[in-house]
Amino acid sequence: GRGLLPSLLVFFALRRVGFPPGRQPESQATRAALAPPPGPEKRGAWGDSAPAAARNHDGDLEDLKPVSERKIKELYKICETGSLSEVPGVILSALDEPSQIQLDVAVLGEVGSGKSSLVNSLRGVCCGEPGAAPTGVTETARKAIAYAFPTIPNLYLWDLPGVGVTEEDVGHLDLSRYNFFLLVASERYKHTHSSLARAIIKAGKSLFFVRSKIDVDLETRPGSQPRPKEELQEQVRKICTEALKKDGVDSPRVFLVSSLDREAFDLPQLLEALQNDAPALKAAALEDAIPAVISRLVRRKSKVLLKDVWGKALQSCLYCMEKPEPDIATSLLTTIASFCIDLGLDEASLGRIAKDTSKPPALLQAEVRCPYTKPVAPEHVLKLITKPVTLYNQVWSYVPYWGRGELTKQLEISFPATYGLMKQVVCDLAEDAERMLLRAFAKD
Ligand SMILES: Nc1nc2c(ncn2[C@@H]2O[C@H](COP(=O)(O)OP(=O)(O)OP(=O)(O)O)[C@@H](O)[C@H]2O)c(=O)[nH]1
Ligand SMILES: [Mg+2]
Repeated sequence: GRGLLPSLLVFFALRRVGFPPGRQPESQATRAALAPPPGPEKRGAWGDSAPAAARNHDGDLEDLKPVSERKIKELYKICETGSLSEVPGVILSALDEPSQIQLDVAVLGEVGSGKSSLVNSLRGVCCGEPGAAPTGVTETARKAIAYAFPTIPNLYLWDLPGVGVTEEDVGHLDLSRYNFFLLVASERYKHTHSSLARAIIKAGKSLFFVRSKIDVDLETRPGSQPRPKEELQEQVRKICTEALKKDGVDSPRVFLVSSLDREAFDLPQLLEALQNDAPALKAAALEDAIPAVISRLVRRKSKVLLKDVWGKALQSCLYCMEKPEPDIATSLLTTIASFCIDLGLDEASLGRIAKDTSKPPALLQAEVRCPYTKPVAPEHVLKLITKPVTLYNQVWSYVPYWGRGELTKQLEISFPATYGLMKQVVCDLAEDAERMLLRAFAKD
């Protein structure tokens, strides 16, 4: 039919530039490199042992809770149309808005230690009211449930299952998804509390120690000598503080509370400490998430660029019949230069990032290693993307009308080589961008 001639023309044109690459040996490696790296399965963000900020996802930011939806939108827009040099500005502006940053505070402790009662008391909700955490000797929580804190926006108290209820022992707890801990103990400081405190410190987080049911301890039991309540409280506080120090907690904060009375003992102080520390804790939570934000954004951005690579390589090869080859190499280098700008690796971008993050530009420059971030001679690129003219094409060039009647070139552009080179350059540039941005946010 009528469509046959154009189809044949396209087919032969593609054959001349070495396409399709599917049968070439490079294709396996190409596909493997393009495929997303194997990652852990994605689990729900709420209620289970959800993914840690540090785990890598395929460019998604949604499960990084400290990053607000609005900021995620801004960051995604940068990936689609902007330069990664804008990322530090967006992240740093997020730090200035603590009310937008989500803080997940886990209430952790043994079964029946009074975690759910404490959650209710901190929220000013009476046990048994609608919306209150279930409490009582039989009301054992089987999964983590988040309760919004009424007076601090975006602060969630997570009522966790008591340690020892499920098969999860201390070692199996996924602490990384919470930003801060209220470690609850209703009796004397013992081995489980010590293990939990150590696990929290090991996870790089901090805690308040809440000694619950203090009203019970202060009751005078029949037959025992009454003791001054203040003296007893100070003694409990001192023992807990010393024990926590031994477990690696710097300047421990111990609160003696009775969840039955919101006004008594240290509960008002605990509320005040949460209010006061929330902004700094939120900032720290966002800072903790920054490396994951950067890795995922760079991955997302490089995927956007890789989408361009295939078309650019094909275009270069198709035009090679009309345009001189050095022009094609120059055009590829122009594309690579635009990738450098997109990934924030050009001089102006590095200057901007250095200024935003108050880092010396040379420090960031030192992380940029890909040779294509510097001027490259087009001849060098040509050597990499050309191959000797094949016998097939030599014969083809002599086909009357369709061929050229004579062999004008000894070399021709190879699609697999062009595609492979461009893809490798994007991967190398993305690695540089990730390393450089991580350095920009690294604490000195
Ligand atoms: N006297 C007194 N009793 C408390 C206090 N806190 C909790 N209780 C009681 O202790 C029991 C267990 O409290 P919960 O808050 O359900 O304990 P939990 O740690 O959430 O328990 P699990 O979810 O099973 O691990 C309930 O009967 C509460 O009324 C307190 O400060 N003082
Ligand atoms: Mg409970």
